[in-house]
Amino acid sequence: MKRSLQSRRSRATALLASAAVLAGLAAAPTATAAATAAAPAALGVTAPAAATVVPTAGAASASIAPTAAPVVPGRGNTAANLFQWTWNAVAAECTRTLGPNGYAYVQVSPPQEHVPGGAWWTSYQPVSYRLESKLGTRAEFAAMVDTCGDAGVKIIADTVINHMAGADSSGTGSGGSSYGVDSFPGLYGRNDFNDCRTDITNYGDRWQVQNCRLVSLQDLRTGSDYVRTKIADYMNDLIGLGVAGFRIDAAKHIPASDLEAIKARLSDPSVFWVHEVIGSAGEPIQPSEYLGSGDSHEFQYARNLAGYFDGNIAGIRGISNGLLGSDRAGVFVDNHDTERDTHGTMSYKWGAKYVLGNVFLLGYDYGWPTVYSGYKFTDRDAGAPMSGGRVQDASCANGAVWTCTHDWTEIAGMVGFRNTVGSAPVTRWWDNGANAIAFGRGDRGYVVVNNQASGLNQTFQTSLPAGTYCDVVASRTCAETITVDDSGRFSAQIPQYGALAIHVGARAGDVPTDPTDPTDPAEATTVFYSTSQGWSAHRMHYRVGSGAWTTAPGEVLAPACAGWVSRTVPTDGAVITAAFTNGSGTWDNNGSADYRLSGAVAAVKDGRVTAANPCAQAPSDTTTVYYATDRGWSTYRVHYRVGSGAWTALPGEALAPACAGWVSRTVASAGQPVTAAFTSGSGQWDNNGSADYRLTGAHVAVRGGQVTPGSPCA
Ligand code: ARE
Repeated sequence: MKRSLQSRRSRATALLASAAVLAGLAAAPTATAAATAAAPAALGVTAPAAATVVPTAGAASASIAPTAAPVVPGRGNTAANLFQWTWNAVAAECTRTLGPNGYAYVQVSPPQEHVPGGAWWTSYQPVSYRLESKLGTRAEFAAMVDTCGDAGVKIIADTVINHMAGADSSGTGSGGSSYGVDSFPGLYGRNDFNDCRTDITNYGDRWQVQNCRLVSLQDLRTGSDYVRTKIADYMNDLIGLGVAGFRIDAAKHIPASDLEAIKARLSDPSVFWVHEVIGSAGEPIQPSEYLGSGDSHEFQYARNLAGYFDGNIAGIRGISNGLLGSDRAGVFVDNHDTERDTHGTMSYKWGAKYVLGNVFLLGYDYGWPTVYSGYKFTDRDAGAPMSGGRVQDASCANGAVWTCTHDWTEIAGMVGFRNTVGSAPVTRWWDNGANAIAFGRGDRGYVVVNNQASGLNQTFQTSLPAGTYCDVVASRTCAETITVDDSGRFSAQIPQYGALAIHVGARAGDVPTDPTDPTDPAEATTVFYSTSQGWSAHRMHYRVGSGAWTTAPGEVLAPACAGWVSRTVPTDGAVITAAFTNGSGTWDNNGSADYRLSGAVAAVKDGRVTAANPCAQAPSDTTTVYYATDRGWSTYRVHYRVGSGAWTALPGEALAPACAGWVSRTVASAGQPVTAAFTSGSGQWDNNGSADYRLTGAHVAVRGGQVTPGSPCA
């Protein structure tokens, strides 16, 4: 197939609306607390078997010598960091996207018991090392390790071992343990904390940084044998559950020799560690100091990356000058701290440049890359949406809340690129002396990054074999192809702030062209737009995934209900990028950032995107559950929970006769799904083959394993 320049031009137009973001000027997308349904929990009668990996024997003789995140054959070692995702949601995502996209690792948020509260950072204030947190239970964590393992994805746990809770609070943790100053009953007391009781104020003072309190967090005496043993026990527990690697939070605040001593106590002392040591100029403690117990994150790489993309990228080949060696550096475009606090990195709020930064991260040959994927926010402290003390399960169908960076077409394509090119060296470098670059990875792949406000029309010399290649940045379905001629050359037009990547693992014919992913949550998105601006007509100018834009001013939105117009767009699960207009010159393009719309429903009002259908009738306050009596039990009970609330006491509550062949019970569901199993009350259960039933709506009937909306007695 010949490359379509027309479609390339459309992509150029596509990114035009995002141009203002590039200077970081875009209005911050607003996180909304759109309700995601709580995932069904297993009945909770028996805990799943936990152990999946037997700790290595002979620990004492094993080496704590550092290991880069081990390459998984055929997969590479790229990680995704699913920040504040629940274990159930991570498990589902491993199966749905992380495994299929080729990720080898997923980094999860700290799993230990923590202080209560709605801020994200409660995860960083341990109360005990029990795996009971707002992100899930121990059983759910173990199940996630197994499910992800089946999908080919290993777990890296973020471990908080420098400190416990802040000295400014006391109470009961997420797992029910009590805590206070110097008081973590059964685990730590006064002697287990360093003597310095004041906060770190001077990062130039090594002693202070490693002995005093980081933002008032009670600083563990990691020089003590006892504390080292407790921390090692915790990490060994995680290794026993099958965890493959660790991020060591706040490593700078722990002497490197203490960390080496802790690592030596692990059942697998060569397990992968990456230290969070924020390298900052002029400080005595630097990332290189920690290479005795693992790799370190190279924050300067992320700052450099932002600097190049904010200016000119022609010199980006020098990005790693003076930094850690490539085989010891954990790299990312941003992480959960740098997207919030002033660390000089990019974030999802940078729009198109952020995508290009990730393309470079995955395309170039420096460091071990982690793709960061969190949730949208305006308030620095705001946690992900919670209900009943737990974070709601993330879903990429809920694009109003979760960024799902890890599954953006461009990024998923580049994970595949990286897996194919492996360690092939950077070759055939090209740049235009300004803001466009291109390079090969031996004879395996070739990438072009255009960080200019104008399109790039260029012929490139590659070392690739002749053939027709899929542009894996443009689509997942080989919708756009590149023909490399017998001398290894190809010509292409790359849109402004666009990229192109081809590799020998994705040639035309290799890649299925049917975009339908049966596991995708939404194959169409109904977009609602509020009429509150008083426009006389409403249109949406959009593209799906990296496809072509509609012809401006876009397509008409039809009246949906009072105050709203709408249009349903087939997406095959891809994200819609859109701007709205009255068709006569007035635009709402989200402060130049455009809107990213996904999921079954995306409703846009006053610059905010929510996932609830504004035209749906108000959810019922109650759900009447009907259960067929054809099982012939003498009594019928329903054991259930609402949303992610508590389960009823076993064996659940009685169902009363409703009409011939049916019993029923009305549950106060407040519009949330009811997760349920049915029982005779004397040992017989129908728990939908262990999956439980998920029941929604005002009336819902269950018979023979089938759930039907409405009342069978009506
Ligand atoms: C919260 C409140 C505080 C309160 C405390 C105790 O915000 O006001 O005193 O609770 O109640 C995260 C949040 C914090 C939060 C903390 C505990 O960011 O806001 O405190 O959790 O809930 C330094 C460290 C580095 C650290 C950064 C944030 O060196 O290790 O600060 N990063 C990790 C995590 C964070 C986490 C913690 C550590 C604590 O990634 O998410 O904090 O577990 C220069 C220096 C850096 C320094 C940086 C910022 O660049 O070179 O070393 O980083 O400044 O100060």
